[in-house]
Amino acid sequence: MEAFPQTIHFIGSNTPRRMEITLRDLEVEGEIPDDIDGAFFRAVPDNAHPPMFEDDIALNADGMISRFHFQDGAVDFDIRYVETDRYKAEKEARRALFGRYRNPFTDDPSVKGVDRTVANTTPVWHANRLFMTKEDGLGHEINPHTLETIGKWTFGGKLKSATFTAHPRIDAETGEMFFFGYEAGGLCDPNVAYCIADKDGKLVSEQWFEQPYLSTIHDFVITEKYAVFPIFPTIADLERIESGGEHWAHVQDLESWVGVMPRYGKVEEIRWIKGPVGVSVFHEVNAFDDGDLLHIDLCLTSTNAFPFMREAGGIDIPQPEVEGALTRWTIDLSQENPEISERPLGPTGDLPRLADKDQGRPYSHAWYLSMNPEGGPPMPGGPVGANFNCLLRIEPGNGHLEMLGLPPGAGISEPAHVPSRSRGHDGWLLSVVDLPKDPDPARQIPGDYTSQLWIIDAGDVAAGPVAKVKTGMALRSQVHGTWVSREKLNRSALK
Ligand code: V55
Ligand code: FE
Repeated sequence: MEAFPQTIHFIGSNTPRRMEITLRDLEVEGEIPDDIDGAFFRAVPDNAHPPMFEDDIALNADGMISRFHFQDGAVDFDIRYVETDRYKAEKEARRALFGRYRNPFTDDPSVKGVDRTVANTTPVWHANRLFMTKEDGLGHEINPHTLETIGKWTFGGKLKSATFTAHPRIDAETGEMFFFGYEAGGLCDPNVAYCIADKDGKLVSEQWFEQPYLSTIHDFVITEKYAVFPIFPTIADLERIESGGEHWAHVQDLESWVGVMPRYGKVEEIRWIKGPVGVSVFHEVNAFDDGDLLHIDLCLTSTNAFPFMREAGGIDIPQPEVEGALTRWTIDLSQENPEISERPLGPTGDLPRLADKDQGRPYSHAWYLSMNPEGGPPMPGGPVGANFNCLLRIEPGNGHLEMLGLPPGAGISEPAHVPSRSRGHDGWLLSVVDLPKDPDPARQIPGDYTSQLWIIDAGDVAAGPVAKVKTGMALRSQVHGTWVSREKLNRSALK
């Protein structure tokens, strides 16, 4: 293809921007709190070239690493492509050579066997190093100061898994990183690698197990005692992939599962607990132990939230009719055959954010994105085709909910959390907000907006931003982001 398709994956906030930029001293409205000293790294899928196929999807786009760097109240901004093998091959050819999302059988023959991952999902900071990740390949190390790509991260050649999740979980107290890779042995391999890296980044454990069916395990959770693998019925099929079809199809009449094992235990100890039929989750907020009870808080939907994963499974449910709720699953592990009991915690939504210190522990509050009941239509774009347009702060223990709603046509991306040095203060949220140039929804032009980084008091989201950092341009939709403090940046392994 010579031009970008005019589908939802390439318009609105999915408009390819393709800019590697360096800007110093962005314009700031308001005052940047002293607590905010460090870097907000963001993963942004953004095609370097028009795709090979008209029906390509946003999840298939090249990874870009974007950084808002805060120092002494000033903000600098940078974007660079992650120089994966795939990016480099296409750069050389000046065109797309890799075909459909997670389907190597649709590639140009010249790139047969070349690593297809685009590292476009989550920036991860662990043991003084920064990685860009996508669940179908290895993490790529990035120099946090220059944003240069160093290369694939194999834990010194020790990691056997071919894949590394975009959602590792880091225990803030021990500094350990718990992670997994599914399709660990390669395309459509049913094995999952469950791994632990110690606080120094050394791989200390890698164990493989087979999942109940070949599902997309996008996220998992840990508690102080357990590693927990929720499994939902969105399934890969090698025959379908070999014939050029979709990697994933949702199966509405299949049950979900939760695999639970002691986090330092053996994979042979995994207990599989059956869950409801047809549901889907991409992100868990958190999980924690309460005696024998295991609580798992999930962004649950009644079917897969991605339209193309529903379509591939023959499911005809329009996006606005996908139901869901922030949901708590509780499992009594003292029982021989426990069942999952379920209770709603809050409105449907996704892209949850938890304070790093609360990972795997009882927690009082978290934040996530949802739809503003008074906000009119959201900005088109993002991985599912419509952006979120409100930010919620929730206290799952008592149901207390606070909202920051955006105006019609706007969109908000996943917040990063910056802890405060002031005792009793919730800290700050950093979130990119896309604002249409015309406030009148009838006159808004998709893709015609400006992107600002809003700084929000994490304990008082309803008050609105305390500062707005203006990029002066429209940025492509982010997936996940990560805050890295000055102290951590100063300890970076790379200078
Ligand atoms: C997700 C995102 C991906 C992907 C699979 O948020 C799942 C879910 C940005 O890439 O490849
Ligand atoms: Fe994710």
